[in-house]
Amino acid sequence: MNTMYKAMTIAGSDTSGGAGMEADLKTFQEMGVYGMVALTCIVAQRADNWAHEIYPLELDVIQKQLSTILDGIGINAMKTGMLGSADLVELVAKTIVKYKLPHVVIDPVMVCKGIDSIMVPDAAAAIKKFLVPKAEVITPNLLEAAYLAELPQVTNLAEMQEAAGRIHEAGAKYVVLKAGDRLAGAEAVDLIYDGQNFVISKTPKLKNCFNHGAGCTFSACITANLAKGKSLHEAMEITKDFIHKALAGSFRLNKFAGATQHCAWRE
Ligand code: PXL
Repeated sequence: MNTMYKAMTIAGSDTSGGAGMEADLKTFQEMGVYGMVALTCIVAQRADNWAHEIYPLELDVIQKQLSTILDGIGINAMKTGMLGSADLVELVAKTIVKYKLPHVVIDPVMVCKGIDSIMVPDAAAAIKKFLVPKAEVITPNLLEAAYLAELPQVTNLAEMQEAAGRIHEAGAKYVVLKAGDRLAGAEAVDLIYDGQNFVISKTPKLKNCFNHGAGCTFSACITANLAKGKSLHEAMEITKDFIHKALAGSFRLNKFAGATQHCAWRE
């Protein structure tokens, strides 16, 4: 009989297909991991101006999905995406404890492309309080890292290291900080901090690419590889390659947006 590694994402649906649970499932699939979703909300984009409209699901419907996956099947790793309310963040934290979930990857989604302020302040505060301490791996972008570390901003490597230190102190085992294209200069910088050492990696920034969905894809790829039993450092090497190719192969969806290409790494 085949065994299959299984991963769960607790995330929203990005109807446009590049981010959210769509990115997570596509990435799990590319990594050969069986993906399951507890859907938290539906994000629809207005066709005329691409404004994002968010439709949350009821908490009891999310709970039912969690029960299907966790009571009914079982997982090797999980990640979170857009949670959107403090109540749901608390439910996720309780679920991690109740089922003693393995390999918990927290992508503390607080902002979306183009929106640079914290979308739901109560939910962000709850992530800091309840989910940071339960994270084996946390993957904030620079805005989310500044919020979690209580820093006014994170705009260079020294501030990234300071933020990672503070987030580790708040209880996350591994802090993976991804600057993407947000730092000035020609390099994309990311770092891993485990409480003792920083592993810093720098790659030339890709020009003319669409990075919608890159954050979700990045944390989903780490999650899938942890599900397969890889160490975080092994998972990161695979993820950096996967993301680089997904960005290099990114493509335009319409006049408003483009998406990362999840199958680009096959070539
Ligand atoms: O990239 C953040 C994100 C996460 N989850 C969902 C989204 C987005 C951004 O659009 O729609 C569902």
